[in-house]
Amino acid sequence: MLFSEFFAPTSKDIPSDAKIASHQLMLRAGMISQAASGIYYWLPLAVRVLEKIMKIICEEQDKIGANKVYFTTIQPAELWMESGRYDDYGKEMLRITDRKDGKFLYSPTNEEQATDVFRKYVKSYKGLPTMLYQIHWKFRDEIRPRFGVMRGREFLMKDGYSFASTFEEAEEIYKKVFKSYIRTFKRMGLTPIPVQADSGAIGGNMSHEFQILAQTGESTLYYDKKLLTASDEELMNIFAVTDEKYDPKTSPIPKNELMVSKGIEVGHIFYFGKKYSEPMNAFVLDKNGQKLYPEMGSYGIGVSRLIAAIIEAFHDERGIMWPEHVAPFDVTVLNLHTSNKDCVEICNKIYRALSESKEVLYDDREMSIGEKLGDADLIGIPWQIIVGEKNLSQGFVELKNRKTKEIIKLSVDEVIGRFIGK
Ligand code: P5A
Repeated sequence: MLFSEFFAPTSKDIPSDAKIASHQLMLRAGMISQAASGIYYWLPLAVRVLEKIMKIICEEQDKIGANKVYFTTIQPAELWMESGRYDDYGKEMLRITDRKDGKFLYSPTNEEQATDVFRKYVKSYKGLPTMLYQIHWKFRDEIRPRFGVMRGREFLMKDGYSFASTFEEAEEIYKKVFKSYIRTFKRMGLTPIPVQADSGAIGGNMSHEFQILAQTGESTLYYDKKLLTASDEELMNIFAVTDEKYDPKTSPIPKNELMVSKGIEVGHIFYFGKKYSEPMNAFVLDKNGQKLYPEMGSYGIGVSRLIAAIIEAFHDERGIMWPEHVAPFDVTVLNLHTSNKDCVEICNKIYRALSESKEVLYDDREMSIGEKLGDADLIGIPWQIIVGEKNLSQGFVELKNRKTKEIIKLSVDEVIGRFIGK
């Protein structure tokens, strides 16, 4: 992609209403733009990161046998009347009336629709267990949308739903999703902290949140320091709770082994048994022809919030430092002297060679050197190949690592060799 053709409206101004680093940087890097309170346009740089995140999520969901579907964003209210949540959900739900006075709502979550699809198609115990998931937009009319896409009103969520014959089978699925979430977040370069949580409006009695440590997080976490060195297998059994659940009088962990940190909730999973299957009459016939109401769970990842959480975890005073697997591009080529024929020729050569196997952003814009270097650090692509006339006249280009800031001089062939066949 040529930067001259790339829609990335970067800016030096720090917007005064943006209080945290991720919100400031997303605006400055031209990733998002506010359309209304808590509602954002997603611009190309952000979309490329969203797509990387979604790819990781989908690959990990495939591995645990979850099926991707799309439920709908607009739902008929009747389903929520059946489950009993229509009135309970309160003002957070955006309620819509169509031209025939039909009652609808914009999905804040899709337990009812997942149950509806299940009951339409699965009639026998042989269809269990089964798992459906989607990545789709949600709307919650939050009282205080804030921190940009961190707490939006419109946001993108991965939401999964499981159906099992017995509690044991449901618990097994819950554990499988738990481990898969740990892998999912680790692949994004993050260190997830799973904590026991309250199940709130989704309901149920087994629930974990997945938190990313960050000073700007809205949750307070209390956890055994063993958690930081535990294996994925051990994680579920180590003490970790949010402030809603923490009681110093009953804490099983001595004070000197207890860690207290702020965190950002990027995922939340729930087991809630028959909370939806029974009232919505979603049943299958068991071996003996008796009605069996499936044991359900639901599993969420805040896909759009993750972008902000990743930036909170990976930035410095100059901008974003994307972890490799979620970076919008693998490498950027900066032509510092666009009027110099040699620079243009070499940049074209590097760009063509690298583009065969890498995602490359080639900064071919006619702009000052300072602006180009500033933009490159701001948007945070992991590697920068910097081509300037002085180095080039001596046969070199520079390769900069955005995170470590290390710069090395390499010949053109060497720099191409670093990325090709890697
Ligand atoms: C689980 C999947 C649910 O909705 N139903 C379907 C369950 N859980 S949840 O905890 O309410 O949300 C799941 C994740 O979505 C993110 N999230 C948000 N992201 C941005 N802005 C918001 N207003 C917002 N609300 C929830 C969180 O990451 C949460 O863990």
